[in-house]
Amino acid sequence: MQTKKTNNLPALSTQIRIETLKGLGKLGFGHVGGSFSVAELLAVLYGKQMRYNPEEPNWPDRDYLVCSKGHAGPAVYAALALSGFFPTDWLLTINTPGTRLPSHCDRLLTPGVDMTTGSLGQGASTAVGIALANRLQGRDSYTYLILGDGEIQEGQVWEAMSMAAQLNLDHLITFVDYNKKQLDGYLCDINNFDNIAERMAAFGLEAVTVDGHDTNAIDRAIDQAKASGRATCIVLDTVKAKDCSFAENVFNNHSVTINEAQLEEGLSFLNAKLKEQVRDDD
Ligand SMILES: Cc1ncc(C[n+]2csc(CCOP(=O)(O)OP(=O)(O)O)c2C)c(N)n1
Repeated sequence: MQTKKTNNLPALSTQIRIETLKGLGKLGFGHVGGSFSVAELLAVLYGKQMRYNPEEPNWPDRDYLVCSKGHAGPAVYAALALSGFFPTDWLLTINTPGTRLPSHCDRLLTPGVDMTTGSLGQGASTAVGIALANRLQGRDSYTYLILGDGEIQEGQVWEAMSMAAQLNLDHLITFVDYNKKQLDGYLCDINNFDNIAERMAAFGLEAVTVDGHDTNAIDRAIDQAKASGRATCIVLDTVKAKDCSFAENVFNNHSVTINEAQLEEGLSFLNAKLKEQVRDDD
């Protein structure tokens, strides 16, 4: 088994944002908002917590990731490329004809992608299925599920969560990216789900809320989830388009267009941040 682990998870999260932005910037548009809000989570998963082998993406004993909010595919691809699953050059082909990196995740196209997603809600059920199948086959693999806070308006999510609790799927760890926005507005104006951890707990899961931009907090919450012996939900308090200099403070930042000047500005902000994070680590 090979893994590419790092001690500097904040720096990895910035690298994930940089590579995501380069890919979407080349394309000229894309889901910056929901990709950037999960960068720290992906850094903790691929940089520390997950068991995988980039030389053998379908290794049966790996941990599994279902990014149910499949439109965050570009950030998942960046994390996979930085973890050695394929060259970072591939990221410059995102969502173009013939690419192996479509806009939304496709398990038949991309090495390291474990589930095809994009139809919101469905990833919750498939993650429960994966976790159950692994348990039935005697594997100790973890299944990590990423849901959006808008996505959890899908009833299917709650059927899956209630099943996860009923089956006591202690190797299923669910994250909800609580960035407070969905496609075209704030959750609180559309269908307010502001007490997500309480709702998950009411469905029988262990549930906590942590700062979703704090890699240490996420890492600790995952350790606690693993020690709890229960199906767990970790709600990540996040900001949509976090650290995208030209999109973070924009109301409509779900999918944005990116011109050359914005790309340059966004990359220079992130590169400066990375420099600091690497220096802090020295
Ligand atoms: C079943 C389904 N309905 C609608 C859509 C269109 N859609 C794509 S992203 C999105 C908003 C999702 O919001 P959220 O889950 O909060 O994602 P995030 O803010 O993290 O990007 C919608 C409605 C879809 N992909 N699937």
